[in-house]
Amino acid sequence: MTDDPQLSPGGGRPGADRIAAAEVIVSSPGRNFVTLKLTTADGVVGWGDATLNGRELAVASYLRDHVAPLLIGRDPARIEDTWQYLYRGAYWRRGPVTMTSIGAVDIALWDIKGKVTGQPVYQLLGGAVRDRVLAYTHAAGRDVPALLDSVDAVRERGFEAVRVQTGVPGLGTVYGVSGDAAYEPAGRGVVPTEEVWDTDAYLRHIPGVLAAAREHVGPELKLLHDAHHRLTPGQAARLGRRVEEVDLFWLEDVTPAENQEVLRHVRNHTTVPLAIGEVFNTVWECQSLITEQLIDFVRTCVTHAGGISHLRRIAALADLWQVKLGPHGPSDVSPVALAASVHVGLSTPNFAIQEYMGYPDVVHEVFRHSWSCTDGHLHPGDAPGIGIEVDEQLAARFPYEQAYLPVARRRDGSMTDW
Ligand code: CS2
Ligand code: MG
Repeated sequence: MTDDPQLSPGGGRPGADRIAAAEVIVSSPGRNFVTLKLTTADGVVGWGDATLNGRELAVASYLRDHVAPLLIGRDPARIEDTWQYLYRGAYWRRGPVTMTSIGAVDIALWDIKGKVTGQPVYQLLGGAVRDRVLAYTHAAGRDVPALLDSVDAVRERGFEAVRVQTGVPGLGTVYGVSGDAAYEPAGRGVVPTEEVWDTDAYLRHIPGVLAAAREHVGPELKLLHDAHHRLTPGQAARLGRRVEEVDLFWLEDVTPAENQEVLRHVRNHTTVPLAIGEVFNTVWECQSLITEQLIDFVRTCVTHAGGISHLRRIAALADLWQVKLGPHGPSDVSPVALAASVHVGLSTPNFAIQEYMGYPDVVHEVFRHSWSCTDGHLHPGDAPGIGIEVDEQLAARFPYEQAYLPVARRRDGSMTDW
């Protein structure tokens, strides 16, 4: 009970600063994006990204049907309390749909707080600890010559860090090597496309690819590679050993995310830096990987892991163990997510690198942003909040289209991890 009749369970006092509307915008300017728009009674707008590639409408419904009604009348200044309310208050915890929804709310509330105070969010997070945020982008080719051309093009754009992926001889399309470099595949249609995967063929091929890339670029360029959850611990350990001379910045997602114990075996056999976490949703999934020092970089995404507040919590735990943040930033989260992630990057000491795939022009037109990418580095800009304006009329011209990530089968037809 309170003596003050003005106080309410939603926190704070009723008034013009309360959340008055929570709208979910699903649009498809080239690919599907789910965007949360919170508006206070006095007209301050906060934006959040809620895009979960291939499962977009599940998050849209979670937000519209279950979260939006809870936000109306709440005090937007109470960011942490709202996070706790949505996380602890749901009873059913964690998982990508829930955590992406909470992430969108959290980002939108930080955006509102920035606009209300006239500050860019990175200032509210303690201010800049660096001048700019190192980014890596993708280079890919069906074969080694095509990959090296792609690496050259990326270097010409000024990037100092690049993820290198190629096709595998004997296999068709594989992850990370889509026709359109700006997009991870998300085939439009009622069922996912199917790819054939052969880990032995990949392991015969990839050490030579990485060695060729290193020889081509010299010692300085940071090279990264993503194994996309497809190896056993033994295969991962052997691959790590074979590529140690390449001096990778990181080797990503060597094994499927579920069984974290197996990383001990990989760690015992190779010093290749390991990055994991793009499919994790909370600090609790990162906890033993960090505290047992089984990884060097944690890859959680600001959208899929509970927003700015929770990414900072993950970073704080990681910092105690000298693990660095290298957030997921594919083109299948929107420029709203990228904005939020770059505010965290600028203000978080143990931040290392931000993935930046880039976006086609139409996406930049729908999501106008103060962040910029120059010479392979990102900066969030100094607009109040996260620095995003969404052109809702333009977004409305691109209605949702069903789309899925591909699935993968081994040569014998059995399903494997995509
Ligand atoms: C990839 C992602 O960027 C990466 O590291 O693993 O592009 C991933 O495949 C997609 O985000 C899936 O939606
Ligand atoms: Mg990845």
